[in-house]
This record gives sequence, structure tokens and C-alpha cells, in this order.
Amino acid sequence: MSGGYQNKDVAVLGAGLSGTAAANLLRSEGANVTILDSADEGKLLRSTLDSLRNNGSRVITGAAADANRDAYDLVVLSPGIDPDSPLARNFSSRNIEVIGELELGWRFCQRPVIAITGTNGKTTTTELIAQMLNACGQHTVACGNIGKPLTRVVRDQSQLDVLTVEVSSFQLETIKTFRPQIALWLNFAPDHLDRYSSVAEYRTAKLRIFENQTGDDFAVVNAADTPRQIKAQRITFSAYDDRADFRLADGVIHFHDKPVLRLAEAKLRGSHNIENLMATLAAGRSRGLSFEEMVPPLCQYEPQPHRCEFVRTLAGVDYINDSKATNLDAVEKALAAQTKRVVLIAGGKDKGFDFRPLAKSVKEKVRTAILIGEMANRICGDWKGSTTCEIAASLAEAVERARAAAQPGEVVLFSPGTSSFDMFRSYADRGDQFRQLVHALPR
Ligand code: UMA
Repeated sequence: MSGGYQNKDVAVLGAGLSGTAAANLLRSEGANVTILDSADEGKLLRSTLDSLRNNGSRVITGAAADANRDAYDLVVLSPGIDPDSPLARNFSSRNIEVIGELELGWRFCQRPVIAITGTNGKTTTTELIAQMLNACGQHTVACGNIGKPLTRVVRDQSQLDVLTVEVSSFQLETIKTFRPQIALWLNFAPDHLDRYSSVAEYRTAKLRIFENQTGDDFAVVNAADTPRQIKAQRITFSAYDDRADFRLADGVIHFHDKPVLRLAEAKLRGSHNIENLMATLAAGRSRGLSFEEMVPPLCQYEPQPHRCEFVRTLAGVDYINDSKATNLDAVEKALAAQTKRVVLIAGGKDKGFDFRPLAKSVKEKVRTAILIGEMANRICGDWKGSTTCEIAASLAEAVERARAAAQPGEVVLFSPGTSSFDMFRSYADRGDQFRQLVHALPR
């Protein structure tokens, strides 16, 4: 599907991971590449800009990028750039074809794709599938929204049988022909309301994962929320619904009536992770694997950092880092997984969330909430009457206050419920700082 880029003039928008990978792929195909980024040059990584220029790409930054009126044959958009931003509108308004980095990568794919979307659990499930497939002799790599752009991976597919791609709504917004052999729909809950004007708009973007599938493909979907217009063969899973193809009974995942995986033998915990395991088994089955082959590697999978990660027990209090929780649904799942009373640290960037839907779970589980970041005051208001709320000026202060508040036998859970970008570089940076602060607490 590749080819045809020789001597084409292509604008790549965004000099982050996606833009850099897309530019390098296009250069290797002989395209004339210009990278445009709205940030001022001083704010971008010098090493990235140097390597792009050394590779023959032209780089334009800051106000000059937004104002660039050159003619191009194609524009490739990074997922973090809103198609309605001035930078992107500059091209779409001139009727130049705009595709996303995922679509570009797809056009070079010579292997089938397993695509994983959902509001929560995407990264865990992508890693589970990749680890399981490799252990079962189907060579794959976990890529996409997980941090390794598809346009980087497709440059050498010779050793791979299949690509395992985490896909976000931002990436799906700009597909045209992207057609996964297996599409996973893990769950859906409100998120990214700083980018979308409504929850429905966010859902519509995500649903595009099924758009180009046919009856030869597979759709692995949560039985609690099965989208309608699916043409692919449907496989359902649910930890709550007995009518699903993959269901839970007596602590065992069943496929119809066949017991498949005993949860006591797996290292993942919580009903959200049970559903991630079910979806992974369904994907493997669609690839022709037997349950006997799939179960041992799934049981070996260790929970990853920042996802309900146990940090330390101090004075009888467990400290848990769930910095990956960037929406309300993730906090709800983290709270549901706790068997002890919780001192909750939450808050961060204002993504347009209303925290009131969490008030019931907070009332049940949370003794004190310590709130940080742009959203601190708002959350205090939303949880009034559900728990006592305190505001902390920094994460360090929040950890100190949590230590003072928590009683032996309780849990300090850091599950922010929103993005980190008001105070940190990323959710990983936020989680690393939390872990360091907790380890630094004196005995
Ligand atoms: N930029 C502009 N104009 C704008 C906005 C941004 O020029 O209006 C520039 C920035 O100055 C920056 C560049 O665009 O230099 C960044 O592009 P990007 O935000 O697309 O970031 P990448 O580094 O390419 O990372 C992206 C994904 N980021 C987003 O979707 C926001 C990464 O997902 C992904 O891992 C990576 O591609 C590889 O595929 C991150 C994420 O937060 C982890 N994803 C969201 C999520 O999971 O909730 C969707």
C-alpha cells in the first residue's frame, strides 16, 4: 500500500514522537518533508530538531508554522493537534488532504493489525496481547498510543507476524482506510472534554475503529456497551453479564461453558483487569490460538507502574500509585478495587470534568480527599457532603497531609482522575514523583 511518496511535498504537523516518526518514514520514501510545529523553537527538543534537519526535513516553528502558506500534496497530523487548531486549519481550509499519523502508518502496513481502544485499560491490554502473542510464537510489537508510533514500527516489519496497536480517539479522528483485522472496544466513559465539545463527539471518534472492518474481521466488544454498526464478527466479554461469550463464574473466566483461566493464578487484580484478560483471550482466539497456549503467559504478566501500583506500607498504611488514572472512570475502578478505607489524593488539569458522578463511590470508600492542581476547588465543591476535602498546594504537601490523615489499616490512593499537565510533564512523571515522595517519608 506504500509507495507514491517520491518527490511529494508533505507537511508533517507536530515535532513530537508521531511527527518525527512520520517525517523519517516519509524521508526514507523520498518525500520532501516540512515539519511544522506551533511551539517556539526554544521549547522543542534540540536533539529532535537536529536529527530531523540532518535527515533532510525542513523545520518551521512558532508563529511562522501557523502562517505557512506553501503548497503541499499531503498533510500528516500528530494526534495531539486538534484538527480545529490554527495550525491544522491552515491546510484543511485550503483543501489539502489531511491524514493522521496512524493512517499514514497503516498505508505502509504489510501485516494484520490488532487495534485496541477504550477509555481505560488500553495500555495494559496492548501489553498483555503483545506479551501473550510473542510467548505463543506469533511475533508482534506493542505500538501506537502506547508511546511507539506506528510509522516507526512499519519501517521494518520483516520479523513480525502481526502488529498490536493501541489507538486513541485522537488518532482515530483522522483515519481513512485504517482497517484492523481485530478491533477491541474495552469500555467507554467520558474523557478528553477539553478537546471534544461533547461526550457523543468523543464516542463518535472512537467508534471509527470499526468503520472499515468487514465480515472477515473480528470485533471484540464489552457486553455492557456493544456499539451497533459493527460489520465484523462480534465476540463479547463482561465480568458482570452472564450472556457474554467470555464471562466470569466462581473466580474463573469462562468461554461459554468452558473454564479457561483461574483468576487466583493471574497477577492482575480488579474487575477492570479481568475484562482486559477476557478481551486479550478473545483477540488470541481470533488469531487461532488455543486457551492452553494463551493462559500461562497471561498469568505471568506483572501489573505495570502507575496503574494501582503498590509503593510501600508505612505505619500500617498502604500507599498506591494510580497516576495513570486520567479520567473519572479510572478512579471509580481504582476505588472499587480497594478493600480498605481510603485517603484519596486527586486533582490536576481542568479537562472539563464534573466530579459529581464519583460522589457515591467517594462517600462509600473515602475518609478524606486531598486535592491538588487546577481542579482542586472544583472537586471540593463536587464532593461536598460525601467526604472531608482538603486542598494541598503541591504533591509533596498532599503526601504529607495524607500521611497525617491515614490510620493503620487504611490506604493512601493517588488516583488523580484527570491529566497531569498543569503541574507535571506526564502521568509517568507525576507517578514517579509520588513514588519518590512516599519512599522519602520517614519511618
Ligand atoms: N503542537 C502544535 N500545535 C498544537 C498542538 C501541539 O504544533 O496545536 C505540537 C507540540 O508543540 C508538540 C507536538 O505537537 O511538539 C506534539 O504532538 P503530540 O501531542 O501528538 O505528541 P506526540 O509526542 O506525537 O505523542 C502522540 C500521543 N500524544 C497525544 O495524543 C497527546 C502519545 O499519546 C502517543 O504515545 C504518541 O503520539 C505515539 O503514538 C500520549 C497521550 O497522552 C501518551 N495520549 C492520549 C491518552 O492516552 O489519553 C490520547
